[in-house]
Amino acid sequence: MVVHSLQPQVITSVPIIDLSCKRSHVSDLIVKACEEYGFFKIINHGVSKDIVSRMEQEGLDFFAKQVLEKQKIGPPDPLGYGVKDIGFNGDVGELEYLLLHTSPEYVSEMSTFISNDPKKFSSILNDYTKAMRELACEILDLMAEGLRVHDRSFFSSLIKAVDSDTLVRFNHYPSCKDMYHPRHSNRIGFGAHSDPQILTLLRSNDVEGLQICMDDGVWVPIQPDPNAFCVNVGDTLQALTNGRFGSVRHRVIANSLKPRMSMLYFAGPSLNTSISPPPELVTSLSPCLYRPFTWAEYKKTTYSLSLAESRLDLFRSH
Ligand code: GA4
Repeated sequence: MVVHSLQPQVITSVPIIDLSCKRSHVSDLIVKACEEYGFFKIINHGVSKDIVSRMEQEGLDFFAKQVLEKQKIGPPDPLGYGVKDIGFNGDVGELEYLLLHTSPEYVSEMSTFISNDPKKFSSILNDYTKAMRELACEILDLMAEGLRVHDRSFFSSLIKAVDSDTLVRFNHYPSCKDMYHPRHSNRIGFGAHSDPQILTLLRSNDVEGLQICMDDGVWVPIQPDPNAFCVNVGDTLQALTNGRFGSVRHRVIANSLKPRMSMLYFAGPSLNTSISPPPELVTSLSPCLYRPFTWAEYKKTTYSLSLAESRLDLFRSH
C-alpha cells in the first residue's frame, strides 16, 4: 500500500550529476535539474585538480595581501577588487572579491596589479578560463541535446565567441572571528540574486554558505564539495530556453567559523548578441515569453537595478 504523506516535501539536496555516465542519460538528467531547480552539481567533470588548486592558491595569495595593495585595483568599476560594496546601487555583503574579465588582453594588463608574478598569474587564470569554457560548452551542448534542439551548439556557440563577455570572480568570506561578529548571527555574505549571464560554474572550498531558493521561497543549503562544480542557469539561459529553464535565486550566508572562498565563472555572450530561443522551443502552446534583446541591453539594465531585482521580468513580451 502506498501511503501519501500530507506533509509538504522538504527538499534537502540538489541533483548530483555524474558527467562520466551515458551521454543521453546525462543530458536528460541535466534538463530535469534545470527545469526543477535551475541548479545542479557535477562530479567526474574531467577538470584537472592541479588547475583548480593553482587557481585557488592565486586567490588566497591575493586576499592575503595588505589592504593598500589590494585597493590598488579598486574600487570595482565593476571589475577589480571590492570590499562589501556590490554593484552601484548600495548593495552590501560580508565579503571581499576580485572580479575579472577573461579576455587575455585584460588579464595580462591586470596581472601586474594582482600578483608579484604576473606571468604565472595570467597563465593560471587563462588555463582555468579555458578549462571552464570547455566544461560550460559541454554542459550547454548536453542541454541542447536534452531539449532536442537540432543545432547542438546553439547555446555553446554564444559563449565561444572571441569577444564573449565572460567573467571570473573570487569571493572571499572571512570567518566571523575576523569580522568581530557574534558566532551565529546570520550575516548575509552575498544577498539573494540571480546571475544575469548564460551559465555559472562555481567551485568553493569546503566551507558552507551557499543556498538556493525554491519556488515556495524555502532556502536550501548546498553542501560544499571542493571536487565538484555547482552549475546554475543564468537569466539569459532562461530567456534562451523560452522559460523552460529557471534562473535560480541564490545567496551566501557567512556565518561560518572558517573563511569561505569561491571561484565563479560567468559564461556570457558577446555584447552585440541578440538573445532569442531556438525555433524548437517556441510553439503555439509556448509562444515567445521574452522580446529579443541584446546582451549589452540586458547588462545595462542589470547594473541600473539592485541585486535582488527580477530584471528578466522587464523583458517579457506580454
Ligand atoms: C551577480 C553575478 C555576478 O557576480 C556579477 C554581479 C554584478 C557585480 O557584482 O558587479 C552585479 C550582480 C551580479 C547582479 C546585479 C548587479 C550586477 C551587482 C549588481 C548589483 C558580476 C554579475 O554579472 O551580476
